[in-house]
Amino acid sequence: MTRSARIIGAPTDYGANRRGVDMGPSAIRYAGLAAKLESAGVGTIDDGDVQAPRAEERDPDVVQPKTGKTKFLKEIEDVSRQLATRVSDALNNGETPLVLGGDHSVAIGSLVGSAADADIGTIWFDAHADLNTPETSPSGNVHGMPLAAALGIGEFEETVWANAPRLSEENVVLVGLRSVDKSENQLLEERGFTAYTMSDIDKRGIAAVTEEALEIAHDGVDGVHISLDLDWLDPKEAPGVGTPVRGGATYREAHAAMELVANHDGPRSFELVEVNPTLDQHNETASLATELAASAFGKTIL
Ligand code: 6HN
Ligand code: MN
Ligand code: MN
Ligand code: MN
Repeated sequence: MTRSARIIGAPTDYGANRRGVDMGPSAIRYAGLAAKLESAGVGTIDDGDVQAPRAEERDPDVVQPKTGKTKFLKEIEDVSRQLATRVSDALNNGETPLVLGGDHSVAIGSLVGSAADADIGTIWFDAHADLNTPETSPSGNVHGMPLAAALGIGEFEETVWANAPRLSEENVVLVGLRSVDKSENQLLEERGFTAYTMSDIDKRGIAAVTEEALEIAHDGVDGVHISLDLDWLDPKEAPGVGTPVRGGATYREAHAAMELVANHDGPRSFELVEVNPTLDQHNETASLATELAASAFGKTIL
């Protein structure tokens, strides 16, 4: 059966310090996403963007109940609700949602929507764990919190709109970690997630790590949401991101991982996040994002 991707833009920068990531969806489309998917035999429907008012129009300083500030939480709630509906509608239509961020806080809506009518797992390709909560966050930036939010950890337990109850910890796999906060590390030790660092990839190779990640994420669930933060890649390959960390995945490793995703049933839902055109060189990070999406949706060379 041929796959059909529904492209949904989420042009937000509420969750990140670096302004400009809200232009990600435009840059990724402009880099030829639809054409690359079509050439891989994937039908595409562009659903346009969810509505996200300019950050300048809004007050970021919504003080949260316990410690610190979680910036733009109200705006992120609005975007998450819109996105969750669009993602679950696409799935009910037999299409594969392909969400374009935006900062990584958009993953909240993707996960909630993907888990609306199914049990899901997720693989989080990222330099970061994104497991902070409003109490533990060093920055107040929600792009460092979406996994914790979807799992209802800490203060997020009461944040009903952000919880994806049919995403279970045992099916959450993080791949490529190299910048983890202390409190995140503690969660990784205590809870049921599986985490692979870049050093695991060095030792075991990307194929072995990704195959194992896919087995764990798929175990006993209906499908897997793939979250691809472009800062998973080395900044040499993907300079256009707001929180680059040296020592990331190479071009070939990233493609190999996405090809394995395609071979293992393909994604239930997929997202490309953290592309920031103001920090990019000649749109190459956006272009790389389109190639990786095509690989994940089944593009082959021969
Ligand atoms: N991302 N752990 C840091 C924080 O502020 O919570 C960085 C998060 C980066 C998040 O890249 O999606
Ligand atoms: Mn991230
Ligand atoms: Mn990241
Ligand atoms: Mn399997």
